[in-house]
Amino acid sequence: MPSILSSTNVVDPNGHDSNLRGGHAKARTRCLKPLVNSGSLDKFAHRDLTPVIGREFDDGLQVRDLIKADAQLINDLAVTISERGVVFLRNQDVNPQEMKTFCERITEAGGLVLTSHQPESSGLHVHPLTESGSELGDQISVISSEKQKKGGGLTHQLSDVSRFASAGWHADITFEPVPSDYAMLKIHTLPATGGDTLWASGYEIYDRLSPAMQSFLEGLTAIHDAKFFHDEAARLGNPIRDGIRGSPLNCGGALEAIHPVIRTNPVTGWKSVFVNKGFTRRINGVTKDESDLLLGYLFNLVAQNHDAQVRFNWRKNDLAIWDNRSNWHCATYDYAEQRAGDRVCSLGEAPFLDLMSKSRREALGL
Ligand SMILES: O=C(O)CCC(=O)C(=O)O
Ligand SMILES: [Fe+2]
Repeated sequence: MPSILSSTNVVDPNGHDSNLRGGHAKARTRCLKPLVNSGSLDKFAHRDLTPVIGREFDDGLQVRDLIKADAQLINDLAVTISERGVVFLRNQDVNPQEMKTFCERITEAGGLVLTSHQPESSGLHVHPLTESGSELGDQISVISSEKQKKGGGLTHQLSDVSRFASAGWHADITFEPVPSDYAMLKIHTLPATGGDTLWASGYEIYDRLSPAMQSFLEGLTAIHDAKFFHDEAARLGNPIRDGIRGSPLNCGGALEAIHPVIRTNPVTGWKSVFVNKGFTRRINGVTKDESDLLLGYLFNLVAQNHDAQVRFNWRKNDLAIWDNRSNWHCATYDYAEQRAGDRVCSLGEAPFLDLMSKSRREALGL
């Protein structure tokens, strides 16, 4: 079993900074210090949905315009998403191709290592369960209640025997060595009621740990694993996508990665808990029993603190964009009618911890 921060996983993005743990030489962030919000989005009507997470903009802010907007506006949007965890844009007139362009612009602003000089890679993820030759292209995942009923689809909640609705809390694709920075989902087909999605803040959960527990967890890594996708792929009759899934570091059928348990978000510079019920199986360097206890405790902090969560009630054509580095989300399966939408997920940096980075409350002086 890999020990604490295996040597292949330890890099030093600046060439000399011993405060940095984790990361991969080929997927380092370009953001060596947090990005600054110039306030260019303030003129658009918006409101914060809770003190710690979520901001909603009225439909005066349209993705179609943002795609053509100057770099400052996109920078400010990336910072807003990373600070607020999730941003909701109401009533968007935007197609899946435009969503891809939009997601590419946000991930460029939000500091990923651009590997686009390598022809086989891109800023966007290809999900291992995406059917090849799908009409919307490899980088769009269709979220659909019909697919879900067939036992497939992106969400794996139904493969979990738990009857708790909270069993579905996850961050996207953390089984990849280079996981997601941002993801966006637009819901175009909705039940009359139900189908809400919840997000929770990893910054806030980090802030709820004692200083002793924070520093203990900062020395640890965990295994993230999505082998259950092989069963799901077999059920659906589609092979797993084992070629390059957006980054040359994300390929093959292992669907497994090791990441630091506490991670720094390079856009905000804030620390977050980075384990999730969907994919994290084992904390390294402790016994199996200790790992189970620690993971259970951390997952409970996410599911049971509704004051670290925001619950979004979708209207037709609303679009949510979230930062997967520092937040979790959970769908709600409380409806019988159809619900469907399109999702794009971009790739960020290989997760790292900067021991000198701050917690959210510390940085905001709370
Ligand atoms: O259907 C939902 O509300 C969320 C699905 C999901 O987990 C995702 O889009 O990443
Ligand atoms: Fe998800």
